[in-house]
Amino acid sequence: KQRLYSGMQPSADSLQAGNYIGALLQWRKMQDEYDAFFSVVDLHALTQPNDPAELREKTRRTAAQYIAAGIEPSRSTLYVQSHVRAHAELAWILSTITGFGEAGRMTQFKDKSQRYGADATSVGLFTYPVLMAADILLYKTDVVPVGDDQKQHVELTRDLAERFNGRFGETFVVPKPVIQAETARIYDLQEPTSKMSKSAESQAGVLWLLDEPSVTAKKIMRAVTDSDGTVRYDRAEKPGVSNLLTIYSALTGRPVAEIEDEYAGRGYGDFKKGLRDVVVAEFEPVRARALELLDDPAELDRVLAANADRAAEVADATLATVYERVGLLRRG
Ligand code: AQP
Repeated sequence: KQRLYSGMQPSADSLQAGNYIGALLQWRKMQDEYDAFFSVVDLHALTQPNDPAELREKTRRTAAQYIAAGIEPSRSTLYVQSHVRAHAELAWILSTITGFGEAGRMTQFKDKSQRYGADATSVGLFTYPVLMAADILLYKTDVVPVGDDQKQHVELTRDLAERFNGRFGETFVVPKPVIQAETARIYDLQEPTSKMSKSAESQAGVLWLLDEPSVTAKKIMRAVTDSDGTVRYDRAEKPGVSNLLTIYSALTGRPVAEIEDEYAGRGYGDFKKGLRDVVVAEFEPVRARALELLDDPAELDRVLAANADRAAEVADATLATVYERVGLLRRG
């Protein structure tokens, strides 16, 4: 089996519908075909200011939502990044072969540093893509499913793998990004031209996986549409309705055209009610399962520890080869 690696930041108490549709649903499908590693990337989350107790809680909650959404820790390796020390260690080695200018060209850094301002922009935010390269390369990963916003980071990872292999001998597998289709991209329900995000300023347009069903229902019924009145996909002219159609189609597996036909001649109210039922039916069991898992944190921690051991076995072997290749003296 080919190997797959992906992760999410524990940057909120709950994941949002974009994380679920754009990532978790794909991961769940792909775990049959691949030897999959799914990480809760808590070291990455440190690049934003965090309350320590909250970060710990968010990390557990994120892991619980992976499992509740169908990632099976007995089949896939589902672990917390900081539990495997090799991530930080390989990131250091890779940082020594990354050009300063090369890292400076990462558009996500440019965007985020502008948003955070000079005082909140850390060296860690700058080297974030190098840590991501370490995550991927440690596992000899073949494929990395990511959103198109992460494509540049996977390109950097490929460059670093090739550079390292060229300088020190074949060590890393050069991974391929699997970019999500535009149809898997979910936008904010109140601002349908911005992507739905855990760190959105307003929560009104974010569907949280752990929201109470009544809250989810309200948010859908209040979603921004347009005055045209026809349920039709047109991303440019009708971003609100198109986004709702994307969610409907992604969760039911039905083509958008079929849903447009079903609601032809009916108003947005009917369409939203239909979508509300679909989303609530999908999220409710996931939410219930996640809360159940969180009720027994000791058991959850045990599962995560066992999976971290499995991950560390692979990662430590890669790191040992890397240390050897770059000329670090082996401890006697
Ligand atoms: N709106 C979205 N539509 C489709 N996919 C999405 N993803 C995130 N938002 C959407 C996918 O979810 C995974 C999460 O990655 P992440 O936690 O590293 O950060 P992100 O992509 O920046 O997601 P968020 O929710 O917007 O987090 P914050 O606010 O913390 O930055 C990725 O696979 C991503 O493509």
